[in-house]
Amino acid sequence: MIPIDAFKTTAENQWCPGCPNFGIQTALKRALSALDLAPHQVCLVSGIGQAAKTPHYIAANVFNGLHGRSIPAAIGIHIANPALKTIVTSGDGCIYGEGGNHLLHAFRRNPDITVIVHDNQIYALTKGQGSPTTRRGETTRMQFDGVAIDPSQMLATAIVHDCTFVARGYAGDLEGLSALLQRAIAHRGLSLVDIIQPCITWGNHPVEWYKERAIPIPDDHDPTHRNQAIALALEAPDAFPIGVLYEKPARETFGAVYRQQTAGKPLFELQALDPGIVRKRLAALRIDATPSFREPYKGAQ
Ligand SMILES: Cc1ncc(C[n+]2csc(CCOP(=O)(O)OP(=O)(O)O)c2C)c(N)n1
Ligand code: SF4
Ligand SMILES: [Mg+2]
Repeated sequence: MIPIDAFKTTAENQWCPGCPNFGIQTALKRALSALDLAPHQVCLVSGIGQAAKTPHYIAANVFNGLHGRSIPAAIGIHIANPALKTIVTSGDGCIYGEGGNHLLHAFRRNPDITVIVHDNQIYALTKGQGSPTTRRGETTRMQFDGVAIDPSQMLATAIVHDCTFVARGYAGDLEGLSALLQRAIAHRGLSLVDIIQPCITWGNHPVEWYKERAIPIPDDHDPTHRNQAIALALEAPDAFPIGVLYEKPARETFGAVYRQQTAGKPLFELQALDPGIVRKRLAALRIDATPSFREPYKGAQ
């Protein structure tokens, strides 16, 4: 087993003392260690936010890019080198808000990556504005009269798109969360883990409020039953069912579809395209190469 200390970094931690992000960080390190994944076998990908700083604090390959753009970067990394375990660590604002479109289409593509969302129901880094998961009616530093619309339902949306591993964890349950992350990372195909992570500085509720609502999924829940899983996902905002909501064997992954076109080779093993072919393809896109575009629209005459 890889020792937990192998994931230690010297980066100065910028999180507030006592932030539940520390719990997620530890649970993730434990999961990687238990799966016997060494730092060089893992790539952590993030955008911008408090959650997005996680890759700074775990020794591994890292891509920390633009706000909302972790998914396209992660898919690119995975396609280039599928041998790496590619794991996105994002905030609710970054991935459900500005990056929501990318996530939605990732559900359709099904790349073999894991997406971990530190869901604190707030934009924490920018000091407490409402995020896509802030509840209707809650006041924030920006929504003085309360958020006027209902929160997004990304777990239900993921299940509707047949994302084959959809789970929710709680940052305060180190053991349960580490076990959940192990399952998610080991799953083949896109796995989504939304983690309830109270923000103790800008959040609307004390930690106790989240703890009371983080209730284990009943034993009689059948995670292979799509409609049952959707119903469970929609139970929030009154409760946070913790555990695996939906799981079934992965359908065809994006990487496998891609490699059908490359004789099974990952992107990094392919030769660069001949510059002559690239020039020819670009030339074909020029507007003067397609005269029909320049013909006046007949109906307008
Ligand atoms: C393109 C772009 N849009 C907006 C921002 C400003 N911004 C940075 S972090 C952030 C919100 C982060 O919220 P979340 O993803 O929930 O992470 P948290 O800080 O709560 O962990 C925003 C809006 C930015 N840096 N770049
Ligand atoms: S602002 Fe909130 S999410 Fe950010 S480090 Fe502090 S407690 Fe954690
Ligand atoms: Mg947030």
